[in-house]
Amino acid sequence: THCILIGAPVDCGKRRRGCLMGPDAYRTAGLAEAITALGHSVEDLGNLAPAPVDVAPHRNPKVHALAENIGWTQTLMAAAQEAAPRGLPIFLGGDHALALGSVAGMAAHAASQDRPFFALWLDAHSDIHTPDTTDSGNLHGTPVGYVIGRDGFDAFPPLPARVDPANICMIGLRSVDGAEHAALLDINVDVVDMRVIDESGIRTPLAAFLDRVQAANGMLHVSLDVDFLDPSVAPAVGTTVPGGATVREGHLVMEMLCDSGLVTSLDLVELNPFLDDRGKTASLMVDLTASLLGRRVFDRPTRSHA
Ligand code: DIR
Ligand code: MN
Ligand code: MN
Ligand code: MN
Repeated sequence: THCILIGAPVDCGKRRRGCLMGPDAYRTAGLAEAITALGHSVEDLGNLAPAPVDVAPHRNPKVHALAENIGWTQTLMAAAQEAAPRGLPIFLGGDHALALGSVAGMAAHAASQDRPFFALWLDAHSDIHTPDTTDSGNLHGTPVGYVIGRDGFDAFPPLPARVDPANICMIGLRSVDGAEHAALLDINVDVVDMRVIDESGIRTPLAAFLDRVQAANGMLHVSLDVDFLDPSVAPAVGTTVPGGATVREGHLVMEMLCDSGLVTSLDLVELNPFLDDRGKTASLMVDLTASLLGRRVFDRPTRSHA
């Protein structure tokens, strides 16, 4: 696989600063070296910048940094479509607002290939707000709302290809507010919250989703939010929520994704290196990416299951 690293130091999707250091923390933690060691090639596009944009304030006065978020969406939507035909884009965040551009761009690419587009959202949050429904005003809570075509994104680039909510699976949810809860009930997204994981294990719902992607010959985008993981193992994120995925669950998800051969793009988002503990969160995110790209502790010949 040819992996294309796209530095997206997006820091405007929320008020607490630090995600702009994310791309360089992944580089420092050895992301490119880990990928190369697995036999893949790596191309690093460096850090991109938001397109200059001038817009009137949103009708919701709480919305934070609207113009900058729109500029990033333009930049990353274009970057995704440029990179996708050449390899596997890996978006190095940056906060989750980068996914307005990365997911919209990857969905446009899939449409250009006449392939169905699917997204796996690994996150404590559903990120399905719109600029009208957000209470925090933080647009990192809105990328799913944007890509499925909810109202309220008037000043954003028109979507080249709307994502079908039925093609989105959210795993790890444990912080959903009233407006998001109502939207999730109203919209047909596959929701795997922590109770489902506790009751069935993380393997069963993920395998069911991957079967659907496979059956449709779909392209699969994975959006990995640091807060999917438990804060005890991944403290470097502004929105920690207790009760997150374990290191083992994280690696199992990544190894299953690798086995599936379905993943065509990846976001690594919400890493705030300013909050990290001796780089452990950045290193864990690099290790998870390596598992997604083929790193194994053991080979597992089928006979061992006999
Ligand atoms: C939160 C943000 N639900 C909000 N979401 C986060 O401000 O609306 N997403 N942190 O990962
Ligand atoms: Mn998120
Ligand atoms: Mn989150
Ligand atoms: Mn919220």
